[in-house]
Amino acid sequence: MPANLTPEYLKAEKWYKSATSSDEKILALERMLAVIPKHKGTDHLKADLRKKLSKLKDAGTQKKGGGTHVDIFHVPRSGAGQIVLIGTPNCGKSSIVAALTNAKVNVADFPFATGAPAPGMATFEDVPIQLVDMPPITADYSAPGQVGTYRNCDSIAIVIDLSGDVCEQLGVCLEFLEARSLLIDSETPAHDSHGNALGKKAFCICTKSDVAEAGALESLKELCDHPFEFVEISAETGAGLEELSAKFFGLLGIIRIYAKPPGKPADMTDPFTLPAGSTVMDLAHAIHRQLAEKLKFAKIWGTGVYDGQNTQRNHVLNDKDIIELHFG
Ligand SMILES: Nc1nc2c(ncn2[C@@H]2O[C@H](COP(=O)(O)OP(=O)(O)OP(=O)(O)O)[C@@H](O)[C@H]2O)c(=O)[nH]1
Ligand SMILES: [Mg+2]
Repeated sequence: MPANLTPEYLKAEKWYKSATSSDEKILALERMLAVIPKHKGTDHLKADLRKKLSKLKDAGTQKKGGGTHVDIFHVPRSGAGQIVLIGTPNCGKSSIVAALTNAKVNVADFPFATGAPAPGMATFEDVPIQLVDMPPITADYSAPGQVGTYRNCDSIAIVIDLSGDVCEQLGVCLEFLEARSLLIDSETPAHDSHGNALGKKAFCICTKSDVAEAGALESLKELCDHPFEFVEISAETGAGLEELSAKFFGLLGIIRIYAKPPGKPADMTDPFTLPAGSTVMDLAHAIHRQLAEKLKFAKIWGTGVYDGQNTQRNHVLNDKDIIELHFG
């Protein structure tokens, strides 16, 4: 073992050892190579890591078909966006999913009650948002493969029990997320080698406000050196839950657009959801990929326009705009 391996390197090595998929191992090896101290004593180790990396990459390109392995940590996305919870045992994750969705989750007053991801559908106004309950993590343990659920989501909600040790809980969650490059920060590359986003938007759900000691939330905010937003709730009394749903919507960075068939009223019950900044053409693509190129013009009712105004393909849409598309 070469001398002078930094804590950063050892963290990446821990990530590599806990990785259960090839993609995750590749990410961890790349991180190890990025942070390994550059001196003669590490030459052998570097060569070894590079060998492992290229072997994994080669195996990835040769892999065809395969068996019927089912990954319980792969949660197919549904709704306008997927938010996955993370937290220490008993902090109140399942209670949040139970309070906001119809999913059958296991709420219990003992730790490790949840053993596998459990998705449920929450709503903000007319927008369905998928929430995923997760098994807990501790400083020494996370379920093998658990990182895969976080890797695949749109956003991560860090759940902190305000009636417990907020410092310890935040530390455990940040250690897990930072060590696996799951947070957006200056050290996380924006994308992996497949072009998938690595860093996720994250925020804190501070729960059990009904039994928290005064000042717990303020202490947490002081401790946290990430620019997270904090929402204080109680799954028990329901306090803060409406604000939490609004936060989910804001965090996903989406807008909803109502489509109006020419000569008919708009369907105001089932909006299209698009990334903020989307244009009329993006909407046309979302509605019908092939027809989109035949878009002649569009009429718009909404923000910053007069009712029924003709608009261009590159017009940037706003949340709740109503659009009537005319195809040639
Ligand atoms: N007073 C109060 N108790 C809560 C609140 N949320 C959860 N609890 C209680 O805390 C305990 C743990 O809640 P869970 O939702 O099962 O916690 P968890 O994070 O899913 O636990 P694991 O699955 O073991 O990780 C249960 O007894 C809940 O009733 C809350 O807002 N206020
Ligand atoms: Mg649970």
